[in-house]
Amino acid sequence: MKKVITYGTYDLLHVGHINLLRRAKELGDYLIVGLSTDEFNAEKHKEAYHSYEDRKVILEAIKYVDEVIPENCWEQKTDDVVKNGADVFVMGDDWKGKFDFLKDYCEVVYLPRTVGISTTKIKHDLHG
Ligand code: C2G
Repeated sequence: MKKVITYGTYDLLHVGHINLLRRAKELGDYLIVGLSTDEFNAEKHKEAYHSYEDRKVILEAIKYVDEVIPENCWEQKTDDVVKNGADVFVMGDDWKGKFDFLKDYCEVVYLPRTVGISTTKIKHDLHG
């Protein structure tokens, strides 16, 4: 079984997230998502609208997602890849190059971002 792993906040779920998750799943048979905890989001200087618990329930309802694990820090990825036996690590290409150190442990794939949508844009558009 080919396992794929990816990470993110996945707040205010939108088509960019779904496009990423669909393409990530297409690279294997089993997709694990490392979901940023509320505490880790603070480290990323991001504040999610939905709590970790709610973002986890939402992600687990997506047919492309097989498992959700907490992302507590930047440094856990190597451990996660090894512990979960991940064959492929996937991120949107806004992260291009940032996780190349994982190439020693698995395939690293950066996928083109979906243009024109982001959680930040949704927040701005709604607040006028
Ligand atoms: N994404 C995308 N297209 C968009 C918006 C997001 O392809 N229009 C992708 C991002 O590149 C990322 C995933 O969707 O791979 C989740 O995006 P975010 O929730 O914004 O995640 P981020 O804050 O980038 O956190 O350790 C890695 C971090 O947790 C990534």
